[in-house]
Amino acid sequence: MSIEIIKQIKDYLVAGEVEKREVVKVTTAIKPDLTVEEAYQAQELLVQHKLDEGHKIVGPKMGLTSKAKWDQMGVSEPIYGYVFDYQLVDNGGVVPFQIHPKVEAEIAFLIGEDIEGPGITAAQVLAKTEYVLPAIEVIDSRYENFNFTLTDVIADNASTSRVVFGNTLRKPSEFDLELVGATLSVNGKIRELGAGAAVLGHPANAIAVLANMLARKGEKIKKGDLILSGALTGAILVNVGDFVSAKFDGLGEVTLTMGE
Ligand code: OOG
Ligand code: MG
Repeated sequence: MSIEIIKQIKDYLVAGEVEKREVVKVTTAIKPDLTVEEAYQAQELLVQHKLDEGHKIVGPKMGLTSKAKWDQMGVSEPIYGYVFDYQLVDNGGVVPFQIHPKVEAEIAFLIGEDIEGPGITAAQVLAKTEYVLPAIEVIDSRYENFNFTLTDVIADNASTSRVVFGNTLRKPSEFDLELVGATLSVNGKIRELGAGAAVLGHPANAIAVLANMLARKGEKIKKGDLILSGALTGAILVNVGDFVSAKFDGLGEVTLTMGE
């Protein structure tokens, strides 16, 4: 496929994000037969665009790593995208409203040593993880009604919009991440709940999958990367003024308020 179409896809998605408006999905509007490889090429251009604007990568992120998400989105394959510094909001802070935000409870990994695939296992990930911490990811697909196929969502940087990390950093050896329970509440009402095991059996498996996917392009997870392992439960659509709280057993609470 020509680089021109890949650029067109990148420009189309950048416009949606900048203008805070929904766009028709790429596989309807531009290229019905978009492949996974081409979708990651478009994502790479989108990431380069943000780097050229002076933004810094916080880390890659995994998405679509739980059955709850697969059932909700109709796409059942893990994907990755990238989180940037301008997308971070302090714990307890106000998240600027973009298009049609949804919130997700996630376990994040702060990486202590490079992890280079292929063949990476969860045990290797845990050995190279400095800390785990809780997070709320605010996803905001640029697509109408969050309606997309696998390749659409890859090109759209896996719907990444904002991330709030918690303040409790724990050594992964201190407890069993598989069994960490979590609740996700909006305006004081629990809307979703789950456990670490919901994420590919163990959240570290999601990071191992990421290392092995990056290896296909000759890339690796780097020391210092702060990586989301994917939502434990389905995502919840939120409105202006909503107060969101995610509580994790042993990892504390992360909160945000949806701003205007
Ligand atoms: C894609 C992004 C999913 C997760 O944690 O599963 C994601 C989407 O559902 O819009 O970030
Ligand atoms: Mg997510």
